[in-house]
Amino acid sequence: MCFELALALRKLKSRCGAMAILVCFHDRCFDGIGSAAVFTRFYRQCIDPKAEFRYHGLMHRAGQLFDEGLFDEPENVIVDFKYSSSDRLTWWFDHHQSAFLTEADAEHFRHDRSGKKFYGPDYRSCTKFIVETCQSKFGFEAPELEELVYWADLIDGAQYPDTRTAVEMHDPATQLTLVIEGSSDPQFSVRLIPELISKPLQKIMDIPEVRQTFDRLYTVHLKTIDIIRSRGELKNGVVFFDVADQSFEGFNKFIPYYLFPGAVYSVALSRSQARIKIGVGSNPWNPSPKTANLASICERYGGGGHAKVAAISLPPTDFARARKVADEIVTDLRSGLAASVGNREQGTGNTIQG
Ligand SMILES: [Mn+2]
Repeated sequence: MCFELALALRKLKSRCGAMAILVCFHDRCFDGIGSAAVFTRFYRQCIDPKAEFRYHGLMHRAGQLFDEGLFDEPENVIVDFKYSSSDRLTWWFDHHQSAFLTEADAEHFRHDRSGKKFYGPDYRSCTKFIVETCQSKFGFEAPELEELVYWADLIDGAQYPDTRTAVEMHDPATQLTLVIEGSSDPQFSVRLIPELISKPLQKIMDIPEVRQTFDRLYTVHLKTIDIIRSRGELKNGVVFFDVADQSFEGFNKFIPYYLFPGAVYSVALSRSQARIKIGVGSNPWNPSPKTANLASICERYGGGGHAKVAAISLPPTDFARARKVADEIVTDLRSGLAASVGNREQGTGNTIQG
């Protein structure tokens, strides 16, 4: 549909009395999409059953600020993404440690009296944060979304029981995560939101288009595992690999721990069309104490995230700086662990058969 027509339709609908809502969410992220789904379900149940929803996916980019022009509906919502101090923002839910781009934004949030903006940094997933907050504040109940909430919490909080669950992908939720993170269709997340509200995850994986995309991406996933196996360098509890010459749009962040169970931390340099990414993570299955706050480390270089998994985005051509930053972080983490890790690095990783 052309933009003018869509705009005219929207105006017509709002004249007919249906409240128009824009929901901005963390794109290509199971928890981001889950957050948009549970918020939609909440709004229909507790605020306005006839509301008309529009969705806009947001991605972390180097130095990103919100374009105020984005918030063009009577209700403008952000879920699972950074705060905006725009007066046009009416609802906000996030759980990221780096939710506020500036101290002024944090101050603006602290002075908010709308009762519709919520920050839950102790939650593992924003999906669960929204459900529980709306339960206690607005009496929201959605037992049919329990499967979605369970998996969003497990996936975003990296609570998989083992590396094989995360990497071999036998569950519909982990399969769908691969499709979400790897689909080349920029509207995939948006089209998935209504499906998540109305179908169990297995039924979504049974949609032929979703299944075919999964099969294609899983083949790439297996190749990626081989590349990371050959590039990964585990030293002093930190595995580092540079795959910036590969055209991955993203890869499963647990592959390094599946292959190198002795790793406490991983640092990965990769590149997509929009950015060079330095991903820094910690191995949830390695019992060594993890004292480094990875969000704080990444914040030093303009990145952010959670204490246990964080990232830095740089412009897609800034290779020299990306390599320097990755190198500094690797050196930092390795020297911090050198004393405690010692020779705990033997043992081979997993191999997917077939
Ligand atoms: Mn999240």
